[in-house]
Amino acid sequence: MKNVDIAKIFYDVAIYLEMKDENIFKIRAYDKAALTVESLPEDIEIIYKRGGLEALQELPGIGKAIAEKIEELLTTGRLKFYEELKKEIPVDIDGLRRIEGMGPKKILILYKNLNVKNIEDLEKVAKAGKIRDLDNFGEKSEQKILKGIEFVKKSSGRYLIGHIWNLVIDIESRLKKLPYVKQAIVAGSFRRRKETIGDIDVLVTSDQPEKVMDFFVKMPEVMDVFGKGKTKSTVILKNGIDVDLRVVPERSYGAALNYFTGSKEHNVALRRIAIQKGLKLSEYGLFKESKFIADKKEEDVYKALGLKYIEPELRENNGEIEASRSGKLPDLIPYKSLKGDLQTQTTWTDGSSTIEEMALYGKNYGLEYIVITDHTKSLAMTGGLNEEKLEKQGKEIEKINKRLNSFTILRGAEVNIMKDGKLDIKDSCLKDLDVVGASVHSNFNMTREEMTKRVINAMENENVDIIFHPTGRLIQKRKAIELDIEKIIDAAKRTGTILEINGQPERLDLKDEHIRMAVKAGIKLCIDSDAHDKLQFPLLELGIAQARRGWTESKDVINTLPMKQMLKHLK
Ligand code: DGT
Ligand code: CA
Ligand code: CA
Ligand code: ZN
Repeated sequence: MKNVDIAKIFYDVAIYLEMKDENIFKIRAYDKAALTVESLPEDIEIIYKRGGLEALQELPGIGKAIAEKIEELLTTGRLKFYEELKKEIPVDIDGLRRIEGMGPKKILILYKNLNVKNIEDLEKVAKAGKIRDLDNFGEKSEQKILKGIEFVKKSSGRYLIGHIWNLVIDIESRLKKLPYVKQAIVAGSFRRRKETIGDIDVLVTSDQPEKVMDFFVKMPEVMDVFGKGKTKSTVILKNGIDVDLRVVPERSYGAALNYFTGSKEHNVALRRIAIQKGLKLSEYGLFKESKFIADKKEEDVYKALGLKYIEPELRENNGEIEASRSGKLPDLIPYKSLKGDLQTQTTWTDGSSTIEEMALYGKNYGLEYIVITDHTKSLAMTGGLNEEKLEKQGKEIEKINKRLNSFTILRGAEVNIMKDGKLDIKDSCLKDLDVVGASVHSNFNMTREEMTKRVINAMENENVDIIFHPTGRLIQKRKAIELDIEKIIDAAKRTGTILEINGQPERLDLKDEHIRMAVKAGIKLCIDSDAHDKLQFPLLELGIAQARRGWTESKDVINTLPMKQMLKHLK
């Protein structure tokens, strides 16, 4: 049993416990354990074999009870406690949770009262008008559910890149380690770091393709094998995603990597250039007549076509080829280049780690500073902070800062932008904070004009430094709010407000084309993890990937700077 499988089971258990209204600490414990297991740099099975139950208990957030459950899973392949929960509430949690607003509690009510087990059942009862009569539901929520189902239907079959990231990297590194494999790399939309991934395309070079294929189809994640050949195999994993594996001879690596990275549109444009030069480009190589002229290295393919190397994140045929030809490609912000994180939540609101834990893990991750930006009072469900609590938190931060070496915690908040564009925290209090982020968390349905005005109002506040997750979209779940982005960018320029690129897998907000507009307009951005747990700092990489897809350079992003210089960019 792999780390991802165990993590999934614990996430599910947390949801079942929430349905059953269990103690919040018990629920959080499972969530925490899931996150820990999922983020481990090595197989939990190896840890267990090495040090048994004790070694498991040394992992962060894993106590005796959960360690024993991990042991049960590793030794028997199942967890009785989980099987019983599933039997008691036999619903398709994953499916139903994809509908916006469908939390554990609502899923349980719908199951108990209307026997709703999956999305199809849900659609039936919603269409029949049966939901409106339930407690806690009304005609409005019935309409919302139907809308949510439509949205999910349209986007199904694709996976958020952040949700499959660890799995993909894990598969790639296992293949790389095989003695008969020379190169192994995940190409396709994953290499281009698209927000959602249709299927995973793996490319391997080897002289012994049969052996590679044997290994591939027997990976523990594989649920079913669709095809197994000498050069191509396709499997479906237990989580539902397809993986294509292609094995090519080493001499075709560059051309094959270029081909399978795509995008299709980028490939078509490259092939056209090849033809104009009297060449032929395919997945096997770049040829003049039948002679190889570029093959082993991707760089050589571009060079032979008279182009500068184009980073995968840009390969969407959106002007990158012209820019490459004329030497105008951006010098993309490198991975691992952020010095600080400007949005993090803690146990003071809906985060699961303390301020100190966030600081220690942030430092360990390689950062020099983080901003604590807990929610504010009008977001009651998160226990949002009021002025008094913000002040108290400031004192706490001051204390912790004294204990830290070469790392700084900055005081901040994620302030709620009310319907009229006013904020839910007094200016006199905001003035005392180092960094103020503001965001829309309610009243999502306003006209474009009203909504744009609302956000600009907030930007005009002299204390608001950053607009967090500006469009509020949740990929595959909730549409973006109606915003006139051009006007928002203008206002950012005029007021000196920073726009955020949020690294949460379902947010990635701003999106690529908006980032590109912002970069072009010359306004400043920041890239944040929006971590709600100490283990979520790696989401900064996802934010950087998104920034790169929007043609961002280091100079566009204020948190590539050391703290003092970063602070100069704030109001
Ligand atoms: P996805 O899987 O929908 O997220 O997107 P991709 O880009 O990974 O697409 P996929 O898996 O269908 O194909 C992988 C790559 O193979 C794609 O990026 C480019 C290349 N490719 C696939 N089909 C074609 C084609 O018909 N023509 C060309 N030129 N390239 C193709
Ligand atoms: Ca793909
Ligand atoms: Ca594919
Ligand atoms: Zn937020």
